[in-house]
Amino acid sequence: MSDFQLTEQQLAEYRETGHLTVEDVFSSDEVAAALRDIDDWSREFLASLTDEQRVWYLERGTQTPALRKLDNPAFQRPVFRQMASHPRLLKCVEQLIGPGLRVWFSQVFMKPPGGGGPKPVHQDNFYFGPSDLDGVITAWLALDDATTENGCLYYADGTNNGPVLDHFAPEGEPFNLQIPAEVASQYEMTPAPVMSGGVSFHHGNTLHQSSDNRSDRPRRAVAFHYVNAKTDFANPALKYDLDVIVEVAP
Ligand SMILES: O=C(O)CCC(=O)C(=O)O
Repeated sequence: MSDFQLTEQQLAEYRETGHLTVEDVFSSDEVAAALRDIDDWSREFLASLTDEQRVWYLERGTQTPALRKLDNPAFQRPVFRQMASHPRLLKCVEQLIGPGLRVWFSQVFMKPPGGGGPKPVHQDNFYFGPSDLDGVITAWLALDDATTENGCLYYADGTNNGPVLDHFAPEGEPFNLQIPAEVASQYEMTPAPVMSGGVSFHHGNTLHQSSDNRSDRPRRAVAFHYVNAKTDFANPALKYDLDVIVEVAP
């Protein structure tokens, strides 16, 4: 693997707050290659969208059709498979959740300027229903600088050590699982800005959200959802395709 090492202090911070920001995991060239690939893939995907897919994949309220997300980059696209298997990233993930790593699911999240809407408060472990709550981690890699203006993530510190809460899906949005606003308002959400090439790691139980993009810059990121050797998505709330799991460090 890599000689890149998280410090004891960083590991303690992750255990206590349920998230950790590590800057400079990827170089600007690696990020530029990923962004070029997103442009190509987005063009192809936009041209092939069915009416049903448009509801879930397109931003609402933009003048021209703009994609909100792309699924399974680590499986679908060699550039992202390489990123998900990058020794520096894997070293961090292995220190945080242990060996035998697989990417069970991955997503590119996009927030175009003037249109990128918020993602409500949720816990990844509600979506994934893992056999071991501590065996899942999301590595959220900022492709653009992610700030409070363009929609960085916000976390409720310490909720990694609490329960998985009930979620609901709004009418007509079965995939948009979230906790009720009156429950979410009881938690203080801490912004986690991260510069392009940096990674914001979060535990599967950590409550998180992102705000809307109020800037004139895009906010693009890729999330790799890793599990360790002992863990699988035993009781997922949505259907996940087992054929797209990527073994990255068996
Ligand atoms: O990028 C976003 O806005 C949401 C990301 C997220 O919820 C996640 O990576 O778990």
